[in-house]
Amino acid sequence: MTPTITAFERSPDGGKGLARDTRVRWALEEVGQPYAVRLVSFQAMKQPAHLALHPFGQIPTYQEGDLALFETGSIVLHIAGRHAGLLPGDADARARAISWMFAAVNTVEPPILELVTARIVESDKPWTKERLPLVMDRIRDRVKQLSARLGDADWLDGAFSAGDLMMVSVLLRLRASGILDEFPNLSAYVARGEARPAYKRAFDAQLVVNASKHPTG
Ligand code: GTB
Repeated sequence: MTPTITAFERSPDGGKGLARDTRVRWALEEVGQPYAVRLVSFQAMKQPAHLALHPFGQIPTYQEGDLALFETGSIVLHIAGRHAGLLPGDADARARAISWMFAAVNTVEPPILELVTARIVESDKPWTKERLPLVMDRIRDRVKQLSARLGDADWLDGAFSAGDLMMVSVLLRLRASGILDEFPNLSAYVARGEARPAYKRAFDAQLVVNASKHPTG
């Protein structure tokens, strides 16, 4: 059965691929699963019909027959569990790949989201100028640890996995800050992720939706 995901009708990033539907599209492309996309407006996301699918009124969601999922980590894990290609067959290696998925959303992404909050949501607050360097340093501390662990490996634990898919997706949000450039092995890691044909297909698919609406985006 072809799954249907939701995505922004109009992504605020104008097609840079930073909205979280890109992670889900990428996972589906990696495993070769065709999918449909239902675009939703910010207003529609807060209406009962969408809240029934996503209790927090957000995208992406994932529907497949009677199954409705929200949370990108859970959706990607579901896709990876149903199809070959995103998780190793060996049970221990599989568990480690899942640990990296959690690390991406639970350990690496939170300080990055703080930067988004400081730069966008709280940009006009009097404390932001003082807070920003602290937020940037907290991110640096975290990605320095990740950089040390990755070393000169291509991927976090052997072959490319859903753990890398999630980690690259999270790190992509750092690019504009310049912090990624301070860690050449992480920049190269992200570039390797972006170079994957499945990522390119996912990126292009979201671009078709968003670019024409934001010609300067
Ligand atoms: N933990 C959830 C998950 O991983 O699925 C978080 C989902 C989430 O944050 N969804 C966002 C959303 O629906 C879109 S992705 N926001 C609308 C709302 O909360 O009302 C976050 C996002 C949005 C925009 C950009 N951007 O423009 O660069 C990047 C990422």
